Amino acid sequence: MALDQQLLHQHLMKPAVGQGTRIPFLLVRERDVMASIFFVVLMILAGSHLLVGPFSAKPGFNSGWTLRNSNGSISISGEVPGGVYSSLLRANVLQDGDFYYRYNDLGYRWVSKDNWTYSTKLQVTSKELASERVALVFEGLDTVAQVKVNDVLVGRSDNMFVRYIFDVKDYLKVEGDNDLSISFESPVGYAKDEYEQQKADYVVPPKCVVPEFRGECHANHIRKMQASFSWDWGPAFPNLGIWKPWTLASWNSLRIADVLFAAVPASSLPNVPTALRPAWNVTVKAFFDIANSSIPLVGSISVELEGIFNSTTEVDTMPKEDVYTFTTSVFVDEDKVDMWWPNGYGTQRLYDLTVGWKNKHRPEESSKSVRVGFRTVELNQDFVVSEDESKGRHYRVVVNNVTMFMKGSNWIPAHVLPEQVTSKYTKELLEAAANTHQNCIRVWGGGIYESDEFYKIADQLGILIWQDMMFACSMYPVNQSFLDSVTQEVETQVRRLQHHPSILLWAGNNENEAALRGNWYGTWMNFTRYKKDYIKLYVDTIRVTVQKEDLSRPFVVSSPNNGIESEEEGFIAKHPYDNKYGDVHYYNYYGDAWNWRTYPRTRFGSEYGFQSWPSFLTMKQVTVEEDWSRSSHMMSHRQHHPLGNTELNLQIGVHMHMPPNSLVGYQYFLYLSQVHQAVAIKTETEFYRRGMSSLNENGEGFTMGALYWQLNDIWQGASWSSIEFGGRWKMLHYYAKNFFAPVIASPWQDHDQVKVTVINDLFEEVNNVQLKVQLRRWDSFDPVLELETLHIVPANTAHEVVQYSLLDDLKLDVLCSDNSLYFKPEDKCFIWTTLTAGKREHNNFLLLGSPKDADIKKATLKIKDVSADTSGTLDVTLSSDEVALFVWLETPEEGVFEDNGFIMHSQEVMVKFYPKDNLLDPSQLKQNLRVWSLSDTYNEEDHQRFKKNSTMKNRTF
Ligand code: BMA
Repeated sequence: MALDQQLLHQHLMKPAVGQGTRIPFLLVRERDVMASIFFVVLMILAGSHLLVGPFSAKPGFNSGWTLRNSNGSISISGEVPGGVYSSLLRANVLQDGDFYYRYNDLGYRWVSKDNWTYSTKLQVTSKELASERVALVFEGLDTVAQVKVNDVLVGRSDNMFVRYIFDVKDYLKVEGDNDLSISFESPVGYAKDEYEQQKADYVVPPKCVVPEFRGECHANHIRKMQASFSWDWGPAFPNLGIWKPWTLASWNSLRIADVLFAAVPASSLPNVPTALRPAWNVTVKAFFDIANSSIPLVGSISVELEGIFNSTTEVDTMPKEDVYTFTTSVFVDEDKVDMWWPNGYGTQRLYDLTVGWKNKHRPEESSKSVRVGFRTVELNQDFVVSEDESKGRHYRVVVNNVTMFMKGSNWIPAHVLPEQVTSKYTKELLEAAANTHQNCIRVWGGGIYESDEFYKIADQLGILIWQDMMFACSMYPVNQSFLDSVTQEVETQVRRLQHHPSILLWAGNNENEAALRGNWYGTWMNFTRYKKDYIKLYVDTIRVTVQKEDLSRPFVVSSPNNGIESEEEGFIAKHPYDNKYGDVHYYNYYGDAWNWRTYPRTRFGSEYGFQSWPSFLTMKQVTVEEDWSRSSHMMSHRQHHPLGNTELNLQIGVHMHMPPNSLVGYQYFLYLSQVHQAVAIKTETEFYRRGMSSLNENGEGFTMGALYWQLNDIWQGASWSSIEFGGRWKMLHYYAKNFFAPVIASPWQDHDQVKVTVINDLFEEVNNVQLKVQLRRWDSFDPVLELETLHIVPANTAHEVVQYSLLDDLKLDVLCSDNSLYFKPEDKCFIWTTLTAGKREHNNFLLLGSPKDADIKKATLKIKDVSADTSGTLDVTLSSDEVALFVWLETPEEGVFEDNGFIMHSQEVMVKFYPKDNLLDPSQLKQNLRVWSLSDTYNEEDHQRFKKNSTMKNRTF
């Protein structure tokens, strides 16, 4: 430790001197530190609020629970933590196959309409009961519950996201058993009652979800996972239960509840003496639950930041309140610290931070550790053109002083029953994001604040988390008890999660500003009232609570929103989807999804997407033969998006031929839906990435974020996901690996020009970028033209590097002619690009016309060989007699391919397969591997029909 720091450190660790004002968290960051003297005083003051006491907890008695429905006709053992649906499944009360099997979402709905009671027996020792405080601590109750000890009501819950502490000392006995029961009220019934009560005053809409959701109404009236009542990609299974761990805790002084951490570079503080720079100003804050606020706390609090500093502070104080706060602040030499970087920009160094308590007079100790990282985050909203404010503001994320393009996707709950989501599965999904170069994931506001594991994994992988508060696509009540509950919720969650370096920002809600402005739920007649409510909830309650706990990262009120501009317009902007401000959600199912002109030049695309179906392998798990047709009842049951199937058929039909309505045609239809989605999102994402360095005359451009909707699935149905329920990658996910790569060449067509933009997301410029642009015919393995150029691509930019005229430079008419005159030149050829720079290689394609019009030959694909290399990776060798489009490899074996959905323009290719967990025998993979391409989905009849109809049309560009 540098000398200056040692001195400061000593000052800091001095015991309390008087009962000054409590130091607000991050005061140092917020205000100017005027001089080092002031700074020292500050440190001393910080030491003065150390408080507090120790703790011992008995782990939750997680077995021996009985679970009963209201009339007692069902009585089974209940898993804790867990949920009613899971326990009923385990007890075989729900026995219709897989949980998500066919129509179980309807068949099992009765569960959510009943009331359920968990009960167990507790034994306590006289020692435990002699403690100053004895309490039941519930990390999460889902949702509306009454907790009774020996028949006495000790607490109530009405919010799934609140940590509850119920005092029970006075109700427990040492002799014999104590009865503990937790009675859950039907969430559906409760939400309805709340709605009715609210309605007496005025309706808080929506009155119900649309019928296509096949869901339950009034999720907005209960603080519970909103999507558990159904969504446009998910079923209704409104769960109940003790969904998170609980303990019976007894303690005499204090119990460490939460540890918060912030590291701010001292150099951002203007008056810090030069000798202290460069340095990090670290603030650690701990919240303690006090046993008895009228008993003095005497003991010591230790803070240890792995290998960086440790300190012990003696405490002798009267806590006065139930929750006590200890804050300490210290300067840390920059050299002592390795920084935390987002995925793709560096490593993710994490440090253990441990706060401990030792009671002086009683043998009582406790400690809590979290993993923290050193990094800064900002959301820059400067005017894009300082002399012309009408051009709008930036919306760009700056991490560690580097402006970074946010590449990623949106996260929804990985299962409708949170207890079914394992850490392993969470890790698999987040790794799939990291492995496709994603550096940002938005935890969307209709799900849950995710598990501790989720954020730990994100910390380790360098995935920044855009964290919504759990409010989505609705108006919400603002009566006092609702607001109080929300305040508790936000406090619980921000204190729990704040220390994670991965959390980039907090956001108040999903789409509620847009919904109100756009009158989605018929609010226009009473706009002023709903607007007032909106501000009360998201600004005056949620924002205030978040910022009381955490000023170390940005807070935005809604997504999409116009950032500062929305605030200046009174929080409900005139145009929440303004391309010149903030973030945009963009969906258009009626435009040409494969044409970049369809898409908006936004500052930050935080949601955009198209639906597809999961593979047949996944659908098969929960369906039977009669469901396997595009027009089956099941296919409309599992399509919750109104008009979803019509739109999907339309989109597939724009560029491809619909396969026949046979069993094989059904499987190809699922595949085509994925082709449509993959190419559409590739087109849109590359368009956004190409726009990172330029601005058009309207002030649109400088796009710095592309988070497609959505990463994962909640069940097996039509959705926007790139990964199927269970973890299988859709074609889109393979495409993401390519379109999110750090250095890419993106070819695009602008009238009669083919242009190639090279995008470089790296800190450093890339030299010697060799770009090959090939013109290739569908009927030949050899390119008909190849143009090669060399470039230097500056750091963190998108540059258009070449521009070729289709007719003059690429000689399309000559090289792509068709003797039969059936086909236009753009239907005979496509563009293939290869970028190489040192070890980097990136391949890409541009279709000049639609595959449905193109002269694609019937390709016969064969799996020639599957062999294992030493690392357990399998090499699959494919051969083809023709150029094949959207080549798709599919296997029931768990694992991912190196690439999939690609254009095969050589007679042979080798594709690696990475098995998930275990070693896989090559012969087993070979046996279970299928491969096909677009031409397989056309039957001969289609080919003939299409050829007959084909006439030479006018050129389209
Ligand atoms: C967005 C999301 C979700 C929805 C998705 C697809 O608006 O916020 O509410 O599932 O669109 O419709």
